[in-house]
Amino acid sequence: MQRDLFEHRPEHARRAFAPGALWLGGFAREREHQLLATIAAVVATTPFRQMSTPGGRRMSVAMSNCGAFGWVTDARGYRYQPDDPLSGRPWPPMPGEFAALAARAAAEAGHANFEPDACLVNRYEPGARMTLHQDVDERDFTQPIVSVSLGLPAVFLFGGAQRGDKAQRLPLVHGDVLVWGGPSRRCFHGVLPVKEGVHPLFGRCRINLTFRRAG
Ligand code: MD6
Ligand code: FE
Repeated sequence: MQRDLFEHRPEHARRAFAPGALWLGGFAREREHQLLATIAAVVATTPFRQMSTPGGRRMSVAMSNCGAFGWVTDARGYRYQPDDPLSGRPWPPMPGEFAALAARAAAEAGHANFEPDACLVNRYEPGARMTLHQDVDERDFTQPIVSVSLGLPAVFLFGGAQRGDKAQRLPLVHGDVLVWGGPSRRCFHGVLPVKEGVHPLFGRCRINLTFRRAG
């Protein structure tokens, strides 16, 4: 009965959407229960919070981190730091299954031995969005970015090296993973406002895990 649906969007489809950039459809889906439990454990010790940009705007996305470094933004700027500014304590360690999933996805895109030291955990409630930006706070641009989408669907914008370059719109659903590196590493990207909805496992939100080599 659902064959048409799967033919249209095969569970393990993959597509190179830009040079060095790969979409892995449903790649994280079989780990969904474990991922949900592990995310809950991370945010139990280092809760989601809405940070402010250096310009003073409160971000619509709520964030937490795990790993040796966490990405933060405040009046002083964007940066990675080893401790949670809310508690002054180190971020929770990177769960082994998080690092393993990110390394498996990176390997699919040709990046062997990806060892992320930062995992940003983003929570988008309906209406939350992320404007076009580049990820340039890391040290080593030979290392890719791995992004895992869970819960509510979203439209990911993926542009070029300049802010004004036309951005493609990639629909992302629960379990999809994106890897971008090489010539795509510094491409502008963002997320359109998440539509209202309730996901059967994750509820009324989209969760995104973004893995990087920050230090
Ligand atoms: C996403 N997040 O949440 C994509 N980049 O789907 C990002 O691109 C991102 O959340 C830099 C810093 C924080 C982020
Ligand atoms: Fe980003």
